[in-house]
Amino acid sequence: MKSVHLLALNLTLYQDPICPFCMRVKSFISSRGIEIPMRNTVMDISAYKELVSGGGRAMVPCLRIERDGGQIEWLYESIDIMRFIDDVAEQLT
Ligand SMILES: N[C@@H](CCC(=O)N[C@@H](CS)C(=O)NCC(=O)O)C(=O)O
Repeated sequence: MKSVHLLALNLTLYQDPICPFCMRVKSFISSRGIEIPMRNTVMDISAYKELVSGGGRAMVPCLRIERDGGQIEWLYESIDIMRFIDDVAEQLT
């Protein structure tokens, strides 16, 4: 497994295990050999609250991107998340 910390990125995927968009993103992440911590927004109310207060929407999947220096971005839309992961994977190879 590749560590995204090498890129000074702290990533967390907010997801619901039965959401098809989340499943697609999770399978894409494993196909790229990257490990990203996940937060279940259905089972874990604190994860749900973090998502809504941080990102502004309850929609999943959402990737929380924390960069070196502390800037935080909440990336929605499975296609955009997969694009971002693809870039990360490329930088790690
Ligand atoms: N276009 C979005 C669709 C995501 C989506 O519809 N997620 C559903 C779960 S399967 C959801 O979170 N619905 C609740 C909401 O939008 O607040 C994507 O591709 O990520």
